[in-house]
Amino acid sequence: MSLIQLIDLPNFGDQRGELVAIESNQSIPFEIKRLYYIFKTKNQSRGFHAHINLKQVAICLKGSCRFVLDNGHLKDEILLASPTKGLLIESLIWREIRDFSDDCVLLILANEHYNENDYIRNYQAFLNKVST
Ligand code: T46
Repeated sequence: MSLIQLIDLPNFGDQRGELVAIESNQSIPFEIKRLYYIFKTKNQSRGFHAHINLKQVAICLKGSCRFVLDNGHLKDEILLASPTKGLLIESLIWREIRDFSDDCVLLILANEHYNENDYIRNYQAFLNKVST
């Protein structure tokens, strides 16, 4: 079993260039309520938390970065480096994002509005949660 679930985003590219279209409940398996993007990271690692309910899809629009996913039992990692691939991150997955290229622009689609109460930011608390 792998924690890496990659979505092939529909690409309508032609001789004029690439065009990727993203729609809720189609290629993205949830209603998109929020998006945010991360850039100019100066290669500082981020994440180090899990979400209780939130589901997200991460798309590296430019450059590359590495996601390390952990469900408390196994860990997998992937280098995201394509604007046509979305990484689906289910709830109760600890994530660490590292190895950002200088030009990395990381777009995240989320199925809920921002809610700090949905975060588990302590790794031991995360392990306790997934073992119950
Ligand atoms: C995740 C990874 C991939 C908001 O106010 N609204 C928002 O929608 C978000 C995402 C963040 N914030 C605030 C909360 C913090 O004060 O922005 C600040 C930085 O957030 P955080 O330290 O959580 O950033 P990352 O990069 O560690 O994590 C973020 C998301 O929070 C998280 O859900 O999965 O990106």
